[in-house]
Amino acid sequence: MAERTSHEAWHRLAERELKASPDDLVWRTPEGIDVKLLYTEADLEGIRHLGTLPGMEPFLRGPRATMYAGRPWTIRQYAGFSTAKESNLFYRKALAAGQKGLSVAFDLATHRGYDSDHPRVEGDVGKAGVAIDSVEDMKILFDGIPLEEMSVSMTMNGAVIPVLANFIVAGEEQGVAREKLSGTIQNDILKEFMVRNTYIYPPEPSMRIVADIIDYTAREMPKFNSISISGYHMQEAGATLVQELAFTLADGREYVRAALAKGLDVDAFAGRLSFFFAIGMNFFMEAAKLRAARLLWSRIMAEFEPKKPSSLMLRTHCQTSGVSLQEQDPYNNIVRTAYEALAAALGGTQSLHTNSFDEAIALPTEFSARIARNTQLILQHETGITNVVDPLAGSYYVESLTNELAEKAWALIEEVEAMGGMTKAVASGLPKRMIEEAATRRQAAVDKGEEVIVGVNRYRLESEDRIDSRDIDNKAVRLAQVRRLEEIRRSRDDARVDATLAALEAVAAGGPGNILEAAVEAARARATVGEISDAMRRAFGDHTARPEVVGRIYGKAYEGEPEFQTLAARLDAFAEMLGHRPRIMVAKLGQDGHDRGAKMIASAFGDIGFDVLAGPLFQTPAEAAEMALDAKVRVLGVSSLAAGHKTLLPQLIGELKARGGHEVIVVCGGVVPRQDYELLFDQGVAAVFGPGTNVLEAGRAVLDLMEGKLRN
Ligand code: SCD
Repeated sequence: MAERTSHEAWHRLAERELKASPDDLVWRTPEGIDVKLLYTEADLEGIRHLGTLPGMEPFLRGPRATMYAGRPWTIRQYAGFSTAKESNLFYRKALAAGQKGLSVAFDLATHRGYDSDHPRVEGDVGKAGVAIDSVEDMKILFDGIPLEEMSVSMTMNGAVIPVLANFIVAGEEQGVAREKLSGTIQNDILKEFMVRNTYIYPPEPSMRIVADIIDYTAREMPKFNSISISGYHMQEAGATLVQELAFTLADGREYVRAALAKGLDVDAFAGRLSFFFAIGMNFFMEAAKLRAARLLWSRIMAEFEPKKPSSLMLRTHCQTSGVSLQEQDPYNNIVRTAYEALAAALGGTQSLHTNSFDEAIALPTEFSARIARNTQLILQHETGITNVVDPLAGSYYVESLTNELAEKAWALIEEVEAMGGMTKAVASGLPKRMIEEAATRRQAAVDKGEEVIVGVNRYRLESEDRIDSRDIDNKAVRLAQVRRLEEIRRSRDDARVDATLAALEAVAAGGPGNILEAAVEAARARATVGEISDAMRRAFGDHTARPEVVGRIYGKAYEGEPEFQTLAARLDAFAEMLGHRPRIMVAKLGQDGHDRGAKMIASAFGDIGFDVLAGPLFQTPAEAAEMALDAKVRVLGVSSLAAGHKTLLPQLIGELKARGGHEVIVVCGGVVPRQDYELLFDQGVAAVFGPGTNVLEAGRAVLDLMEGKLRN
């Protein structure tokens, strides 16, 4: 009663201060959670998790009893570029400067199971990660790094079999038996079909690969985490935190079922399942998300009746949000990353990557990587936050958020369950669609200025200083890789390679045995990443996705707004003059599967009134040119997020011209450093839309270009 009276008194006071009702200031988040101005004890009523303790079921307050007081989270910076030698040097310097664990980023050619000399990967080799073609590269990558001491995470999903096999053999040849290897393999294919797109094979055999890896590591590699079930890429693609939470945990449940279907005992593998979440700018909600994730995972795992408590425990890596980084006023990114890192630590992460401030435009330099690493070192050594376990516990707001996120995510998990589980849900396209809709809605909110981004849609600088960024000479990397591949092919025993590859293909085709076990034999014989992938391709086939675009989300957000209507009307007039809607193709070239930007542009441009053709992923420049000309497009927009633009755009323009397509206007959007703009303009690119571009402005610019072309 006293509580209610005092709350009413507060309400009156608040009303007087605001000259409006405090209820008007309720913040509805993209998750559909209404965040109030004030939380009180009354908000804790009925929340069941409140009395729990860390290190114990349901582990909401942390997987370990002492958390960071016993051992701080692992500073694990995700890195890799160009050759194994260059990356090795970078790792050694980082470890000497305070980094505690490794996390390898592979290039897109490796991700998709192609050797560096494959014609489809010309623009991708060594660009967004390190190029690995064989055991020989893997040995160079870890040269001088003791694999029995250093835990190594590898972000690999499509070509997970050859990469893990190469790692095991590299350890073996470094004198470290596989049972001593510690680390994590991402091995999370479901989210690849949903958002990240570095799949190779169709879903069913892909799930078999996941289960075979869980089986093999459970038997042979007790210190190795068999999977990193990832929501990170969902948030990057635009998912709300509830979607990220729900789809990730539902993926986890699906993997557990796949392993159980192989006849494994749940306690033999559950303790080595691990997770990976993004940490964005919604500070308290991100910390609450990790707490909710642990609560829900223990609930899911309890269904499988494990005997070991560790089987119920969710352990996670986190990475600060890549999409929260901005090209404009880039030093702001240091501040963003620091807040996100703090949220991850307060949420109880086990391991953390902090992004470098220049990652919105390029791979980190040594300077930016140092600041990113030091952000974590400062948190661990200077702020005192490691001394207390789960310090946000008991906060009315955070506990209430934890509960609400858990409830909302659970409802979505149940929805997935009703569809027959995540594999079926993914096949139906529902999660992908939901995420794309959320992404488009958010873009509209940013474009309209409803969501403020400092230095982008508010407080924008008149002129931006150039910052140094790392550039990779992919031609040189490719040449070095091709030479080493030639050397490997010359020096190995071909008959042994053929026999091990045939044996692998037979296992993949349904014969007895474990796929990873067979691949380890092939790796020992020096079969390459491409050859091992191809042996499985012969058994499994390739997966091709149909590009689908969501509609009426961006336009709806702008309903009745003059800015949108003016552009749409201009476009209508232009279409009338032409006698048809102007057609624009949005293309993705090379192995770059980051399609959030492409999908969003396709969706928003469709709403504005363009006739949009979405190209499939992984086109070569020749294929894209062919498709654009067949479809008689006026504009060909290339979305580039993996640094292939300097190779692939000139090739595309050459291919268009070779087919008589001089009239097609080529534009480019995505992660393109300013210093590359001139080169692209010289090659004939008509406009470049970098990160932070307002979509309506891009629409106006494209229409200007089309009108200009008609006049000339
Ligand atoms: C921990 N330990 C403690 C303790 N806390 N011991 C005593 N007291 C305490 N308080 C023990 C643990 O039990 C463990 O031992 C050991 O210390 C290490 O701790 P950990 O918590 O397991 O930490 P770590 O080894 O770092 O493992 C963390 C994860 C692991 C479990 C989360 O899966 C991991 O490192 N993941 C990283 C994934 C990653 O880097 N992904 C990058 C993705 P035992 O092991 O003996 O129990 C990048 C990416 O995809 C980017 C985007 C893109 O490319 O698209």
